[in-house]
Amino acid sequence: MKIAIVCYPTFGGSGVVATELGLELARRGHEIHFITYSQPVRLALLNPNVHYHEVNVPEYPLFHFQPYELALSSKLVDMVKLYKIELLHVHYAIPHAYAGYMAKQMLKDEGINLPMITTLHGTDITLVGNHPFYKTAVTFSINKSDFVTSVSQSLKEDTLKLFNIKNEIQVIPNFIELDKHETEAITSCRRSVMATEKERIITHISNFRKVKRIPDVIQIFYKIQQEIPAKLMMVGDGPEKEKAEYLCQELGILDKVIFFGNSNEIDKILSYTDLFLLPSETESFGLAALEAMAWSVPVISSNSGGLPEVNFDGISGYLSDKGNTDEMAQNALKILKDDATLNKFKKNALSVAKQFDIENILPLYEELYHKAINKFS
Ligand code: GMT
Repeated sequence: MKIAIVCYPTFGGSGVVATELGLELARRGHEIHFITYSQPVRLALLNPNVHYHEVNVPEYPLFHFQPYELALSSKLVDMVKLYKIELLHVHYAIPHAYAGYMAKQMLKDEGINLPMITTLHGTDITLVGNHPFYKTAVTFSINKSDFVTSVSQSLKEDTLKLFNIKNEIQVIPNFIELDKHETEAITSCRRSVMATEKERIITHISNFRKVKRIPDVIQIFYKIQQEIPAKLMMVGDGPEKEKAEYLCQELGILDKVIFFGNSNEIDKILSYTDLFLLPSETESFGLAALEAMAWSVPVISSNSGGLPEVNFDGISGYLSDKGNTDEMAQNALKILKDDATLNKFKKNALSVAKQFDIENILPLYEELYHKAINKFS
């Protein structure tokens, strides 16, 4: 199949899912065209089936806001015609589903029926899309998509609660590529550079937005390190990062916390991590937790949104009400208290992650793609 994928190229779950999906589809022989404003961070172009088309928005003094949707829909039409693309898969409703619908209409005018699948990722529904300024257009573009998927049952329910949706929503969970975890180059990296043998390594990875409750991450770690020797790896960047650095200084733990900023070495960091923290306000799924579990890392998370669909309480880690940092720290200590318990949780985390192996999830997308293409043939 010839498939166009539209996504956000920056660090963030929806872009990661879209990129990994496209790369795996390309490995399986499909022709994949990524269409976005810069090269997705995890996109390796060394595959003849992978194409990347950049959307440029020329600046003009009249524009207070650059019309990205306009440029995106134009580019979509041009690339669909040039490469005879059969299907459009947009990740994140805003503004991708909207621009995709415009492209569909323009192509229809020229006698081309382009099926469009929209995948909802979370903040496009729960945080941003729900804003009264966007809601009408978001509802419209979800309803005008040929097929809609959401990354968890919880997100599907939120979407149906918050919007007047007439379309079916199919749940296709996020996935992980488990094969790469056996690569020698990654597993052989040295833990000793980051911490001593006695210290437990605790990690948090996110885009440091308010929804991630970064101060809770610090508070949980603060309580843990009062009981056992530990180091905290903070990976990612965003508006809450600087405040977090000051909070660590205030609490006197700055020497035990490493702020990496955005990193392409996530796999390396996770490969020597003992425990992952994700105390978010909400997560439609929590891809970062799954990525950790795939490295046999148990997870302490909040119980909001789709997190209970990924992190199984008492098995792959523990879940608590958001903001309950005392309980989260106690649960962390329960896991970390001795090697036998930690190893049991590590084994469990990996076996839960295996349920989300790309081998199980990708066929669900392929089946949907066939259905979408057949709809118009
Ligand atoms: O979490 C973020 O702020 C990034 C956001 C995104 O759109 O990239 O992540 C969302 O999509 C991910 C991939 O489907 C999910 O795993 C995340 O849980 C979801 N984030 C939220 O719902 C807050």
